[in-house]
Amino acid sequence: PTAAPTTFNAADHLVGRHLREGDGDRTAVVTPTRSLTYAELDAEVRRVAAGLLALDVRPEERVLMCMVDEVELFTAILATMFVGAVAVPSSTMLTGRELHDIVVDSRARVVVGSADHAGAVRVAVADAPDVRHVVLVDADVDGLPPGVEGVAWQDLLRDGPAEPYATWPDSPALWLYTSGTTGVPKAAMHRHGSILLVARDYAGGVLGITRDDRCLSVAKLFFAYGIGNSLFFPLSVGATALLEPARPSPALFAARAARDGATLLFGTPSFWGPLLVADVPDDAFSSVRQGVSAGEALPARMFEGMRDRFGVEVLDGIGSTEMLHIYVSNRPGRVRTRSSGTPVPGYDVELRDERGAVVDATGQPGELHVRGGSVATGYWCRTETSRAVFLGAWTRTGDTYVRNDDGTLSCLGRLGDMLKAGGIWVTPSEVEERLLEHPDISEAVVVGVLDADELDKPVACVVPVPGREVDPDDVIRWCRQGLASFKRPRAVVVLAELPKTATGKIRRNVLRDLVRG
Ligand code: 3SK
Repeated sequence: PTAAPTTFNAADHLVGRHLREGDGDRTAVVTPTRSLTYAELDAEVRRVAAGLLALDVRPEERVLMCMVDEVELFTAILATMFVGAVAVPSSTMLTGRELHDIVVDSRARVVVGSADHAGAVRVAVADAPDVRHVVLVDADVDGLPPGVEGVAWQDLLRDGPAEPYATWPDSPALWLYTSGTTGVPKAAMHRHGSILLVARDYAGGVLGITRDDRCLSVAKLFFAYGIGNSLFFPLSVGATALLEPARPSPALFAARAARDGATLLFGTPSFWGPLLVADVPDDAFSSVRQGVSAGEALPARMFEGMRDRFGVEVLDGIGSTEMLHIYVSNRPGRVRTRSSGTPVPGYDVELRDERGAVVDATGQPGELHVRGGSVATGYWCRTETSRAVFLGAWTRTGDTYVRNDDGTLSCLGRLGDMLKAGGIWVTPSEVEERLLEHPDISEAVVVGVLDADELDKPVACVVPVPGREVDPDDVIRWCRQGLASFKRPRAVVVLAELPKTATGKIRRNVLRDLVRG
């Protein structure tokens, strides 16, 4: 007979454990208006958990949230995992129709919404056959579709002894919907055990997080990147999460970091770019001991700008919703710019050619494959896609990488982003780095466009620095000077903004369509 697995409940590990260890008085979470100790958070999680049980939420059923980063979302996620159900924090950037598809796909029984998203939630739950209850924070709960009972958040909360459900490390805890840069959203399913692994291996192993850290994240809790930064990492060590419900503008984050003494600042290139040209005090981030960047390769100019202007070393890394968090990263004090670094402890990587053979040679491109314990168990009800992505212990990332001579890995872009100009391969990221060195350009993307002879030619799509104008001829000259001539963009398209996914990744296919007309 095999031994029964040891029980492990991630919510209990992240909250209740600190009370048992005598740390109930430590600050767990700070929002612009509230602050909760671990003891207060524990009590709140138990109240929400008791409320979910009263709604008859059963283990492994889904509870979907469309909520701003506030205490209610924090406790809704934790309470769902506490009762053994599956938390599905969903994007607040979706329309009601888009959210509807996710509600239906997830077969959620309960949908929880914040006041700002109550309208989208109402649209989303209409004709969603599995939804039984809608819980709204500070919003009217009348007039929901037949068969759906509305519950005010305050009425959900109830005293209950609710002990954590005896989940195992392999029990489902969290689904995160991802659509990549193109496709239809699909849920990557994560286990309770994976939450412990990402906190231990990345936050502990790379960032050296301690209970004195205060974590501030530009990415919201509904992203894999955000839920790690703002929930799993701080709570795994008894540190403090600084939650920010508003959109992450440079001015707001500078003020927030200064007011609440952020020590770990998690951002993306889409945030660092505007921050570097924003009118914020140079000492706004003086409490930050480490910056972190993910989502897209960090241009060298942004790394240098953050270091030189704000004194913040930003560690670039790459993660994915499928792996739950960052699996390749630079290390504090040993950053190699234009590189994502080396595998995080607990992860292995391989580069493979299009036939699946491992490429070992330095400088030879291949598709990055990753192996590690935090991998999703698959995509919910997407067998074919799951089989194409999760290859036994290995996971395909869809990113093209090269290994540098010092063993670090550099991103060349998504598979299919590479282009051939004059018969020679051009890496968009190399041309983009040069474009970003131009004083008038704040964001840049290079895509391949077929010319009149059906030959692929690099075209630059650029966003000017606020208040500046971009002269296309000057930009092409600039690239000719800094790069081999065949890599220069043949045309420059000036845009007010770049099309991005909800995670801030650039939608190159949209740009390609736009430029090809
Ligand atoms: O895009 C990334 O690099 C990332 C990092 C951490 C977690 C999730 C994602 C998608």
